[in-house]
Amino acid sequence: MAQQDWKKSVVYQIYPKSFNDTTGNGEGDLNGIIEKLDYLQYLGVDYIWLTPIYESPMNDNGYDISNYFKINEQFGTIEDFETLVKEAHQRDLKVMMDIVINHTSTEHQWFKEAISSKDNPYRDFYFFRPSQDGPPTNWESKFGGNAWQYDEHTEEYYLHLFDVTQADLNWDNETVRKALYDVVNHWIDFGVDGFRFDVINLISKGEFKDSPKIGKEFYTDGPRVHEYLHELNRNTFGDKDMMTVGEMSSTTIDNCIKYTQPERQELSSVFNFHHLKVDYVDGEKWTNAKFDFLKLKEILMEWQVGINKGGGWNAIFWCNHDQPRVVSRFGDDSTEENRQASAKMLAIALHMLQGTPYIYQGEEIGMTDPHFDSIQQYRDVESLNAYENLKHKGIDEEEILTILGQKSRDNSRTPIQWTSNEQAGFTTGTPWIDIPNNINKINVEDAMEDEHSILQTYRQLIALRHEHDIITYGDIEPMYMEHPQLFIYRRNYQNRSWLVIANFSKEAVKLPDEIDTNGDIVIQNGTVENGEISPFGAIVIEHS
Ligand code: TEU
Repeated sequence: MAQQDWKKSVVYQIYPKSFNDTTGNGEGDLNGIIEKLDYLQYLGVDYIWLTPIYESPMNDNGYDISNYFKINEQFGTIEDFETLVKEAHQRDLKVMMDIVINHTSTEHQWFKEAISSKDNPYRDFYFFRPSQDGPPTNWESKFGGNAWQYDEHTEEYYLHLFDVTQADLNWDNETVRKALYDVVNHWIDFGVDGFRFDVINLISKGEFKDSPKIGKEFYTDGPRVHEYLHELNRNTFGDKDMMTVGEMSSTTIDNCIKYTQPERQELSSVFNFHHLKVDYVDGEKWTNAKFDFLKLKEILMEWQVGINKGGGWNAIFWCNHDQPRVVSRFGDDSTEENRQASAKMLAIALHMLQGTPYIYQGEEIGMTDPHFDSIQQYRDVESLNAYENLKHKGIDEEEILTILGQKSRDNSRTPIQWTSNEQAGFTTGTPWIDIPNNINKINVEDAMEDEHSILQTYRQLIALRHEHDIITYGDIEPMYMEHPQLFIYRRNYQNRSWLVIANFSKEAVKLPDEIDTNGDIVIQNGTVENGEISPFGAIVIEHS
């Protein structure tokens, strides 16, 4: 593949803590990633994205950075990271870093200075506000509770949209922006090839006022966000051969077009999460509900068509370290047959869409949620807070565990299942979080040997994308949007047309009469016979 053509790339997301442990301390490390680069080359991806590896107290697993220039000792040394980048490049793999510049850890030197006195020059790096007989506004933290924390020493509140140890940075202060550009430039000089910018559409805070939406309308896609992103682009990666992706919290199509239209010089692509809220009740994550299939299709297609028309670019994904495993969520992991079929179907349905696909570690072998049954098994700060909040609301323990089992971020954070050996070949010690008890059936070693494995479907999809421009550049045409089980769309490019059919149900489904299944099969999962597609079947057919 011509590497300049970043739009044809596939990215593999690595959550280092759960990837591969070479020291036996139960947590993954950089040397563990180096050991597995051959595997990633075998998979065929173009980029690897590492979630934060910087110095951090790890209250939010690295999204709370205390020093942007240092590597977290738990993961290794700067020399290890240098080796990783070099070894990756030797295998034609590019490396993307995760940059968290909406907030820092309260352990960061800037914050320590800021709370030392009201006159300290670093005070204005953050948002401090006096009490209004309590918190300055009713804004809520995304991890629960009010978003303002009182600092006893200087007797004011500081803003934290996430954990209380993640203080929001004040981007309106030019000195802050410059300091952050230095961070990005430092890693460009180091030799990385791209960046994922964490919650980057929250950096411009508007007014600080109470609001029924608990603040969201003031800081989501805030008033100066496009100006700041353009400035970031111009001062750092803009003229370099780099791929960037912005993680956007509750954004809009119009804003995402602006973030990614090349002429605006902001970012290459965006993650949005609207399609992953189709199992929320009234917008509330901590609820127990089946997903709404029609809504899922509607949102995916609205974004596909909208972004394509506007000349922007999507990142496409089912999974990441904040989301449950897709096979347990939109597929079916209750039997081995259904797990295999639904994981492949979901892969095909997603990888035929327009945008840059992301594969989250373990997704390529169909890893499932761990189905934890005790609160002791959970580790994530957000889940632990949610547990307390739900208890406080009087919800009973069993129901809370069902909800966590469905929504917790820990669902995707269990270690990669490399082998069927003890601790899944992830560590020789005790893993920091329990490993699901399905390693006998689900592991990389077996998947590499089985020519019909989910892993082979992913390899095939990646290869297809590199080979056929229609996947990258073709227009998208939604079809049968009201169909209750089938996700059907067409891709059109030059004189080619591909029809994609994916059956999201565990029953065989009759295809609509007008569907023409004659043509060359590009990829197939299950069967299409007598006008019926098999349970969780998927097929892509070329019509010329
Ligand atoms: O996540 C931002 C975000 O808004 C979510 O996906 C978040 O996990 C979800 O709203 C919780 O319900 C990013 C990171 O991906 C996440 O791991 C961090 O915790 C968060 O930012 C703060 O840095």
